[in-house]
Amino acid sequence: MDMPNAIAPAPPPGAAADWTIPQDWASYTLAEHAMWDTLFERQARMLPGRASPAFLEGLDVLRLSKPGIPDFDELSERLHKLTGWRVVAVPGLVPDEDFFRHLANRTFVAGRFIRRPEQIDYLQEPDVFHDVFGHVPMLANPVFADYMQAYGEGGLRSLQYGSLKQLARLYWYTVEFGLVREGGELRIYGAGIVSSFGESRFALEDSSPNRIGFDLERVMRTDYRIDDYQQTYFVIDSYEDLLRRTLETDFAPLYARLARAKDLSTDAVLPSDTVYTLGDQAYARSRKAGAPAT
Ligand code: HBI
Ligand code: FE
Repeated sequence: MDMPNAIAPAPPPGAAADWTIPQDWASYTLAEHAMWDTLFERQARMLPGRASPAFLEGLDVLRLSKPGIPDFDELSERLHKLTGWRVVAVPGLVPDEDFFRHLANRTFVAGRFIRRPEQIDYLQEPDVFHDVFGHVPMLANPVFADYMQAYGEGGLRSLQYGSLKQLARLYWYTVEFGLVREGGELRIYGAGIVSSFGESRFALEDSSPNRIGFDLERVMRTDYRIDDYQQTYFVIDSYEDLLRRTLETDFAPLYARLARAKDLSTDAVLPSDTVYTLGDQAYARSRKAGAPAT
């Protein structure tokens, strides 16, 4: 059995028991605000026609296009009026149980730091640009806002079943790397994609990855890559459909089945899959051969 948090670490000095820290907005430097603006302008050019209208509307109603790193208190005020969510600062990754508890209470934890110039295209820890630009716009959508809370509640329950690994795949393939079909076209909504200059093109337009219809059990069996672009993206029909399937699923028997099922590789394609694009995996293969990132 998986017990990732059998001994959960204590929050670092300066952080509260729930791992939150003050954002201390006044202490950001001009260079840090300028880094936000650079990232923002690059993505703002990339996203029209690629991002889901729900994401673009979120950017707009939250007025995230104002220059500089957003002040979380101001942002939370606007967001709270729309969907009851707030944004709070944390020092970095927080333990799963604390992360889920925040989501269940409709608080989104965001990194306060911003990437340095040499990390502009890739970093592993979620910074304020990934967390706020990537995640927060979708929290202004009432249906997605409910999905995120339901995920947090499900996350807390999954800890008792030792099924965190399977549930984390659901977060990965929806909240982080999800695609949605709207008006017959694929659009991006996952925060890991919309906040990435390279992946926002790759996820939609490259011939390498598979694009497969979302199925809860299928997704929860599928491994994912944390070090490179995904080899498979899963496509939902709508946010309503995603929320409904999640709420209607009885997770206890699902976890029991998943515990016996074999994990699926990051590039698996099954006869039962609804395949929108069968990827040629050319990018993934070139990376395995040690070719440089493009
Ligand atoms: N902490 N700050 C932060 N951000 C995350 O996205 C996050 C986390 N801790 C745990 C966690 N995610 C995972 O449990 C989920 O992705 C499943
Ligand atoms: Fe994220």
